[in-house]
Amino acid sequence: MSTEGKVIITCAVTGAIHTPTMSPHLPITPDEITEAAIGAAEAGAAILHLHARDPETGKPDQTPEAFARFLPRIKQGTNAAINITTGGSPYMKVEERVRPAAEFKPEVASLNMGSINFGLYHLVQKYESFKFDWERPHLEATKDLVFRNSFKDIEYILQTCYDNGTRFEFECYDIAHLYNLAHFADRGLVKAPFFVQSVFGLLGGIGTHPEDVQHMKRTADRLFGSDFRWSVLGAGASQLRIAAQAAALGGNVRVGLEDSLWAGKGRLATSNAEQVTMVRKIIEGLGLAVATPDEARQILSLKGGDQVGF
Ligand code: KMH
Ligand code: ZN
Repeated sequence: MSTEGKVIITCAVTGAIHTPTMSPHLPITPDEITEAAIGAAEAGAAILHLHARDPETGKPDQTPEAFARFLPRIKQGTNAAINITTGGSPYMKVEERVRPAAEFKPEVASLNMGSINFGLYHLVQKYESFKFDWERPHLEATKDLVFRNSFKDIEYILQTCYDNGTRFEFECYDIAHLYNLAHFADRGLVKAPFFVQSVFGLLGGIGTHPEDVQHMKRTADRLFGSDFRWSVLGAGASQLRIAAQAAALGGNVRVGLEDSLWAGKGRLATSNAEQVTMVRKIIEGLGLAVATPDEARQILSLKGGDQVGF
């Protein structure tokens, strides 16, 4: 099957950045996460990047039990490839973060390629009050928080998942993270094709200027040649602009409420599927086509949806 001109849409449905006060549409409970994921897949997402939350408070929850409440249902409801976060939340230790991916052996797991400041504290001023007690401190304390992903941490996640056939979404928030990936490639600890997810616009990472996007691609091209598949995610309002630029340059795209709550200026997205539909229109408007889950599997050399542990 030819995958020429096919663009993989990843949808990250809830994440650990946004808090329940910020949008009534942020999926929180297992039912909501299941419905959001299946809706995104029906709209055209080939990969679903998943986090879990406490159903009562919406707080990020990285226990395998929390993931077990929705993974089998999502698998049953869609052919999309499932990607489990190993980033969890920047407050968690790496041993806690890797547990769901280690236990459920997904086709894809995220892998954050370097330590960064992870600023969310500037969001606090937008809200007069918060629905849950944990939200304000969760955001404010990021002023003094390093999202730790040392070489040892990265190696630990790689080794923990190595025998499971799980492949990685290498989350690169800055140019240096591409060099870190090249370092692990030199050591033979990661296998091509590398699925490079470039992250733009997080406070602490690279910005959202078109030159930033170009520079990320140029550097990845130089370091990895034909050994990588490029994808982008733009945080907040930059989401679709960056997706459009990357798709025009031959890249893949990630959308979803994890990284942006928006569907236009000042308008909250009412679902993840809405953002997938918007980016799909951009892709098709460029004369490209959206990759099906099986095409995404071929492009990224994934093991197959029947090889997972859930
Ligand atoms: N929300 C992204 C910027 C992970 O889950 O490993 C980062 C992310 C991390 O998706
Ligand atoms: Zn994530």
